[in-house]
Amino acid sequence: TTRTPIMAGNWKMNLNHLEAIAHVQKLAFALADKDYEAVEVAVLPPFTDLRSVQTLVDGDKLKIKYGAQDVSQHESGAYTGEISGSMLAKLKCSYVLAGHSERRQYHHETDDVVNAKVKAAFQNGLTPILCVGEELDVREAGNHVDHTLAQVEGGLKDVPAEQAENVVIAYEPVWAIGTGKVCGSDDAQEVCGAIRGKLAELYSQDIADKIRIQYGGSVKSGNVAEIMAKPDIDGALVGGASLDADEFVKIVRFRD
Ligand code: G2H
Repeated sequence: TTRTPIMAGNWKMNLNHLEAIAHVQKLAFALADKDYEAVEVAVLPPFTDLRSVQTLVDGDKLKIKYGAQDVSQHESGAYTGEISGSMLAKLKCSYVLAGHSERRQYHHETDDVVNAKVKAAFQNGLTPILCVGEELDVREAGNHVDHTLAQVEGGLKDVPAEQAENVVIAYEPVWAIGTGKVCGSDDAQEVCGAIRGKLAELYSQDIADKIRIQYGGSVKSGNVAEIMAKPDIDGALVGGASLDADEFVKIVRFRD
């Protein structure tokens, strides 16, 4: 199976809508030639940037995809401050993160909430990027694989095969996020390989082979090639390094 690599920039709470336009224009200019077309490129800006990004991408017919960093598990109603999947779909978002570790940690999102968000994404035609990964103490206790696989299973609970085959899974060891500590590529492969094994068990080998698994956590142009060389790693979810357009372009062009 050939899986198209996917490089996604998670901007977190950075770049206002004017900065977003300038940033996406830089990316588009740097990626204007054909070379990168075998790699899918996505940006995940704050909600307030999405309309501007949509207008730019639509107007200039850019190949860059975009999405949101979170979605409500509810369809509509009295949920102050929340954004629904249908609102994101209306803005032609392709992707939405579900269960990023910062949401799990600071907003107490449980696997059940994350599961509801994955379903809300699929119901609205969005592709969820289901984020999983262990904290430092879990890794030190040697329970990182079991912990992460339980998050995969919880996040995909009752998600049918025809939806699940389109999910993207992002393995992000929490201790490697924004810390500059990179999980070694062999350690990342160990968990990503186990995730694919779990997907085969939950669905089928065929479906598991279609699903793209990203690594996330301090990915930079200097370490992306080694990470991407691993058989079960099909892309990167990039935080800090995605805020620098030149650096993100180098990550997208990891094959150069
Ligand atoms: C992990 C990652 C992007 P960073 O959170 O989701 O961030 O690359 O800054 O470690």
